[in-house]
Amino acid sequence: MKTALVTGVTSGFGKAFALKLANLGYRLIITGRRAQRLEELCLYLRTELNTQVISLCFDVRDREACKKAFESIPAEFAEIDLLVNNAGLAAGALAFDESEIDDFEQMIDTNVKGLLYMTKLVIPGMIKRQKGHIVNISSIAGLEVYPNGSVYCASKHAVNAITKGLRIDLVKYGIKVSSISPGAVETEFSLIRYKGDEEKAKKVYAGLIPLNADDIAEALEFIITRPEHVNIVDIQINPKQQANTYISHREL
Ligand code: NDP
Ligand code: 8X3
Repeated sequence: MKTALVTGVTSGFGKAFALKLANLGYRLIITGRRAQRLEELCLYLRTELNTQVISLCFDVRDREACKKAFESIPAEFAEIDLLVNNAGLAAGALAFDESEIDDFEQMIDTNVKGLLYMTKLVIPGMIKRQKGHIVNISSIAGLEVYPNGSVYCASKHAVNAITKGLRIDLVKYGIKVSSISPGAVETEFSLIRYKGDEEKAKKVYAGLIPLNADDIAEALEFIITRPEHVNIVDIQINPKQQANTYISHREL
């Protein structure tokens, strides 16, 4: 049985990934900061899907907390075959000059540094076993830059650079490194970006049929079910109505 560690499973993609991986027969380590949601998902996975699962409640921005959580993983979950670096967010959608430095720090610390901390903890085991797969959740924002998104886009451009660099440095150990780069997916993402403003969050998807978290979980499934000799580098996936970050055909 393979073991996966997925960050940020309390919502959106992460939850869909956990359910998908459970259905594929993985043993799971699931993480996030919201303890109650983690416990509820853990219970569901155990009782309804018969999954071997543990949850680790911590903030990926906190390097020591990442280390402590990682070191608490029991022996039967310790050989991690798949790491999905998913925890992330956009904080704010204002022009650079109007934005809060705290928002910049939250995005860089979560999307970039959190991914680095978790990857650094997981790869020694993969190197020892000469196998493993790391899937980083990037974004269309890692490929394009749009107004009022400079730092979120920078964080996802960094994710892409790290993904490419990891692929170079880990290829000799037989470790696969992939990414998924979605466009608009309706999750709690926009609500978080607009700090709880439901009206603004809704507008992001107005006149569109956005992707949903299950669409992204299917992309993950494709990546991890290829034959051993195949590595999917990146999957770019947009709603049909979204040509790029600027041009969407909205039916309003
Ligand atoms: P959600 O807001 O629905 O989920 C984000 C998840 O990340 C939550 O489980 C949250 O858990 C976790 N998270 C956020 N900050 C931290 C932190 N500091 N420590 C630990 N966990 C954290 O958004 P999505 O599911 O949409 O986003 C998942 C990933 O996909 C992100 O990296 C995002 O940038 C990326 N993405 C999203 C797109 C979209 O349109 N939705 C498109 C392209 C990429 P908790 O709050 O409990 O800690
Ligand atoms: C989330 C998609 O277009 O809001 O990464 O940047 S977008």
